[in-house]
Amino acid sequence: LDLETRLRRGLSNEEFVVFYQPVLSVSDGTLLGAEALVRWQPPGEQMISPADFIPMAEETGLIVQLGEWVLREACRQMRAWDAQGFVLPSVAVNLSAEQVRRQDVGTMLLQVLAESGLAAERLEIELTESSLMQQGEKAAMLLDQLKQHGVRLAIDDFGTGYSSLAYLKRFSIDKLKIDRSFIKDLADDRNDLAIASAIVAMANALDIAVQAEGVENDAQLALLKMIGCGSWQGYSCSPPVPPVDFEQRFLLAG
Ligand code: G
Ligand code: G
Ligand code: NA
Ligand code: MN
Repeated sequence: LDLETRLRRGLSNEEFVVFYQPVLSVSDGTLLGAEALVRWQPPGEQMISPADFIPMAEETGLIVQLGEWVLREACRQMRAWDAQGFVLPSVAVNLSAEQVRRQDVGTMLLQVLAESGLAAERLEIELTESSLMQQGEKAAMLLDQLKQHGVRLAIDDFGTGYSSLAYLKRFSIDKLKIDRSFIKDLADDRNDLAIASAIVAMANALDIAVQAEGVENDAQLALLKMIGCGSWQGYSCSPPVPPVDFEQRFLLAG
């Protein structure tokens, strides 16, 4: 079967799972939240990375259904943790430009929030700079709508897209996520340190939070502390893990 057919079947057979990667405070290591990242687990096969199916889901429009499922599942999981007495402050969910293009994603988001009972303030939506640029007016309306309802907005992979910084002025962006390509050699490359440090300074002046992605060692973390970056995620703490593991390692322990 071709990938599209398998994807379609995977969706109706509930073969997708959401993994969670912890987000921590740079200054004191407190658990601030998690990013939700989808995986595909066809029965009897190896788990498939989103890098291998998101592009096809986007091409075929299946991303609309898949994206909505991921969001609903992440909100449901948060409420389940609430009910067990584990209060994870927030969850971040990725939104694809194709979702913005193909559907009224604002209405969908507010509906899923209302159904789940998760407070809008505990949901962070991640959009890339490219999504904002590609979907211009639509993205603008979406951002304003989400903002009005208290949903937080993060710019994913910040610094890597073709974009204008003008959107930082036009929209109330809550967080910039420094792309992991700038973090990778942070300890050895003066240019990366200069860029990361400039992003933090700009964001501070604009009252926007900054999060580093792809932190893999203590040297990177020490530099992030030095430049005043607020939060981080990365293998140095944990890769994205299944909900049960997340619970045992980060919620029960805490
Ligand atoms: O986890 P990683 O291998 O976990 O993810 C690979 C890529 O897939 C990343 O660019 C990530 O943003 C993207 N991705 C993971 N989960 C989702 C999702 O639920 N929706 C969208 N649109 N992208 C996702
Ligand atoms: O595009 P986005 O930033 O949403 O994707 C997150 C991707 O980064 C996922 O594939 C996730 O598994 C991966 N990731 C998370 N932490 C690390 C890390 O410390 N190092 C590397 N190389 N990848 C990471
Ligand atoms: Na992301
Ligand atoms: Mn990213």
